[in-house]
Amino acid sequence: MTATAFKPVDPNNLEALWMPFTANRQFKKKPRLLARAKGMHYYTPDGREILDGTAGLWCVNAGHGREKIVEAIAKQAGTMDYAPGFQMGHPIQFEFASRLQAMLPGDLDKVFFTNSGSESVDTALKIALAYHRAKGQGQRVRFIGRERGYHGVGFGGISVGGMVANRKQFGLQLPYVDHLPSTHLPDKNRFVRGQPEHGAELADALEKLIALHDASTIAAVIVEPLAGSTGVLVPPKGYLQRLRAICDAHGILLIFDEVITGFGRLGASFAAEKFGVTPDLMTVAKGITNAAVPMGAVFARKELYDAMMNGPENMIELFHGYTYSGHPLACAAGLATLDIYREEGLFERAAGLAPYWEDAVHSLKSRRNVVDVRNLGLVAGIELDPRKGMPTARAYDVLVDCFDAGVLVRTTGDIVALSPPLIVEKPQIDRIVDTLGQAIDRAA
Ligand code: PXG
Ligand code: PLP
Repeated sequence: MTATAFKPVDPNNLEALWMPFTANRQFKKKPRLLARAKGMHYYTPDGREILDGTAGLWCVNAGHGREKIVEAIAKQAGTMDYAPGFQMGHPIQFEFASRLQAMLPGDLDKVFFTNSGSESVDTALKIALAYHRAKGQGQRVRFIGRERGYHGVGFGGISVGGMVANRKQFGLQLPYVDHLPSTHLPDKNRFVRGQPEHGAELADALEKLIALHDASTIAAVIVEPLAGSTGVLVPPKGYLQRLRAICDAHGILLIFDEVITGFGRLGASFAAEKFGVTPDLMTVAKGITNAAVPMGAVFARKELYDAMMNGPENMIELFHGYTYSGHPLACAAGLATLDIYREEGLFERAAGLAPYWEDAVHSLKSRRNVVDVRNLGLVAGIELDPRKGMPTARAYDVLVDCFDAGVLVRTTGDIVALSPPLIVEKPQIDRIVDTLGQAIDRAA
């Protein structure tokens, strides 16, 4: 050990950290720091209150600093910090899996734990491949994603994903991937409240891809039921039903990526429940622990699990898992989170507030440079006209202006995305929308 290994550092120096999905140089010149959080609010290091219009990054669905979750994590940390999850188990992960199982829609039945949405996506893609192989259909190795899809940042996720910026920097991707067109039809569906009428026919593009590649080569289709990260694209009426029917007709698995839509965001436990369409695999993360400890999960139909349980009993069935799969602190946080969701009826609360939310966000329609407003549940996307030759600049100015005025919003491209914690009160909705409207006016 050298004497310099633990030399003192300046805690306020920002240079050591390489920040994720951030314009590092711009940020470090004028940082925006959040130091504390409670309920609907963040607080800056100098104590300024910021109303959280985004539930962090779409994840703090029950609001910040919930005592019950804090206590559960602290208690578990004192009882058992960590236990191996490979060939060993610990009680709380089985309990949490059972609690999740009890709330799953349709015949989803098995729970595999990960630590993030990206890991959940990789896991689901691998389960799909392993399932087909177990059924003697190992030639089904192709995945179908969708343009403007976001499935995290693993190689699997960026391959099936459809966000150009997240792919082009890296060149290499999974082979055998194709994409459906996005469901965004701005000419037909502008300023639509809730689900658009037009666009179910876009699911028929899957038939064309099946004709091109042959169904026997396709393992799974993966889509976000409602695309969040790419600017809140609400599924057209009937679209998901049609995808489900086409997959069924061709033995193709359907994966719903519910990392954002899971745990109440749309006013139901899951989007699958809201839309009445059950996938074969579902990926979740974020709201599963109210973001208090990182965690993700994959939910699978029993048939997928059973198909892999037929080798010798002493053999590992799925050669996949993470050191921290089912981490005790995450499970403790998750159990307390589910208690809060149930006791406070937060999913129903989100559904009840959705009409007020819809009216509020659509009041921005008449503002200059607002070219579309989209919403469902407690989600909204407000699309701005980009400045000539300067894409994203207008939305970024809006974000900074809102932050200076005490409201946290999120932007993707020139779209402002809103997704407040499900505990939001009506006056807070008004404040978010008023502040945003004024910022949009100023960002001429
Ligand atoms: N799938 C979906 C549908 C997501 O929204 C991921 C996978 C990846 O999850 P992790 O936990 O690996 O980040 C996500 C994550 C934003 C934003 O502002 C969205 C996400 C993450 C960060 C920011 O839109 N979604
Ligand atoms: N890299 C090395 C060298 C490892 O030993 C491990 C796990 O043991 C990993 C990566 C994977 O880490 P995790 O299980 O946290 O995803």
